[in-house]
Amino acid sequence: MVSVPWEAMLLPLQLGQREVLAHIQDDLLLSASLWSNVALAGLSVLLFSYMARDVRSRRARLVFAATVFIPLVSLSSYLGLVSGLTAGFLQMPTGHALAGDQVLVQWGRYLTWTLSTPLILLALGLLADADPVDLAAVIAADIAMCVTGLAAALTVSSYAFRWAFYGVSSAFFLVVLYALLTRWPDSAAAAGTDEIFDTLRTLTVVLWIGYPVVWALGVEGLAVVDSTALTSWGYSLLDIGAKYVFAYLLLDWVAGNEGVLVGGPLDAARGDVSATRD
Ligand code: RET
Repeated sequence: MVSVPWEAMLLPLQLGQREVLAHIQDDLLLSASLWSNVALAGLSVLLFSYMARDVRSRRARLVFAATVFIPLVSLSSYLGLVSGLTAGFLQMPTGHALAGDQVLVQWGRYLTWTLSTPLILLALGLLADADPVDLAAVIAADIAMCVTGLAAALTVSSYAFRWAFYGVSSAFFLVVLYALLTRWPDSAAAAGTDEIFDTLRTLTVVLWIGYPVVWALGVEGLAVVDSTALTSWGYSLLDIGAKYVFAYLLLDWVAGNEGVLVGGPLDAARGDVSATRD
């Protein structure tokens, strides 16, 4: 067995962090794409915590808990990016439009999506009163989508493998879209939450499709847009809609319609027979 001194094991974590930080600080457009989200995520945490003050029912409180964590995860994610901790320079392989160039890859985004996107789906699933097994399966597919997306962004050994991971990630994404478009609307109609569910589902489906499009057109994919700052803005703008606007619309509705959310498996699990539905 080869023994590696612990200083050497820490080296990959240290290498490049200051260079990445300096690069981000030098690029105003890139910095703005990250700091704008730090600010919006912070404000959203405060606003959503305030909106939760009068919520009492169990399911509504769970929706709030899941949703308040969305901007909290986002805040950590953007602090990771803006500090240079979760971004790094990678040399693109032969075949890539920027082959041989060092491209700044914000891999922390994909990592933290594995936490934020399940929270979004949990909130939507609770709103629609989706079958818990369905919800678990959709969240598993979603996490797999993010992890294989991370692999697509980090693979530099071969251009073809980058797209192979992209393809696998897209297959998992189709599972998520299938649930959102065909299975959950019926549950939401039965639960009486279909109006707000339909609005949030449309917002989610449209904006989420934007992420693979940004990846494909941006610096990590075909580099049709060969600017790290513009690629970063693409994700940042999508994040504003998919996280803060989404969460605000959801919580505003839940706070005003708490009564509609009584019932479902959670209340049944508590032994509240009057709240049990088939
Ligand atoms: C990637 C590239 C590989 C193919 C696909 C992707 C999809 C990403 C999505 C991300 C959604 C993120 C959200 C974050 C909120 O915090 C990984 C870009 C399909 C759908 C909503």
